[in-house]
Amino acid sequence: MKLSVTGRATAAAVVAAVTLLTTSSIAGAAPARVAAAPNIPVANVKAHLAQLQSIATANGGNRAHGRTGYKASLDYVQAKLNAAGFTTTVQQFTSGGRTGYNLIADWPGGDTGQVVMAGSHLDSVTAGAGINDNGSGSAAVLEAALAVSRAQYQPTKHLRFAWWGAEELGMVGSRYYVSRLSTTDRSRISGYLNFDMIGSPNPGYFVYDDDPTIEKTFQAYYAGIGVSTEIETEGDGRSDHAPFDSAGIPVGGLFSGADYIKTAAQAAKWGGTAGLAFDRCYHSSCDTTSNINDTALDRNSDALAYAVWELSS
Ligand code: DTR
Ligand code: ZN
Ligand code: ZN
Repeated sequence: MKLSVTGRATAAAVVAAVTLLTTSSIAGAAPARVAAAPNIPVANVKAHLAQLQSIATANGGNRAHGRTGYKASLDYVQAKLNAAGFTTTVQQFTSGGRTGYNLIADWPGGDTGQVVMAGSHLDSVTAGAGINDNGSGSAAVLEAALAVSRAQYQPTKHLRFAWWGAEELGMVGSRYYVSRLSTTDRSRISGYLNFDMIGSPNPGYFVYDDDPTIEKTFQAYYAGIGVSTEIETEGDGRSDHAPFDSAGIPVGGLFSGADYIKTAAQAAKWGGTAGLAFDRCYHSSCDTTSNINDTALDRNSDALAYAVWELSS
């Protein structure tokens, strides 16, 4: 069942920033690429994490499916998006006898026959606040969406952002969303980008190796900042990209590691501590705002924005 709460950019909103359209004077040459992704201020992403931490603290210590902390998290994210001119929709479902919610935010404009999606699960486990898992992905996706609004970005393709419920119960929210898509609507999604744990305290830099175009887009970003990446092998089927992949939709994403152990070779290239888990607070009560590596969060947030801009232009 869909509870539709719509907040739209006021028609009077005028694009303040002047986007310089450079058209080449050389006959036949393709116009230069118009828009480049902005830097995502990691301080903004961390401010969202602080809010999610406060929400967990005020709601029994977690943001889990069916608990008050989850809906309070969704309300926080939705309010920011409505204020920024997104069209938001709350999709309701039931799991384990409790009500769950997905939040979908469409950026007005673009070709709705080619939809680029970026998403993350917003729920935590019951053990704790879930700041790395997955406040990190949720806050980065939110801040990238807000950057689209600040830039008044008008991409060729249509942009849609999503925050999933009940991922920790088995990708329940994202499965529900994909199951409710018509065949036509599925065919209109040109790619889904997933961000689940992107600020791990002992971080790795892992890129999903599902769709090659999306994979290469992320790899190009990291090559540009001189950071090597590895193929993500721990999570096939273990996060919200899986239902999209099963529906034949191109998927990709980023991951900074969970309970696997960082090797000496990985520590040599990425820093951090060999012999320790990438996130030793995975699914634990210590997954708080102190369980975040700012550099990983910053880099992954910027890579997220880069891919959104590149794949929708
Ligand atoms: N399923 C995620 C954590 C997770 C573990 N391995 C991967 C690999 C890729 C993405 C996510 C994950 C969770 O516990 O929410
Ligand atoms: Zn988890
Ligand atoms: Zn997760």
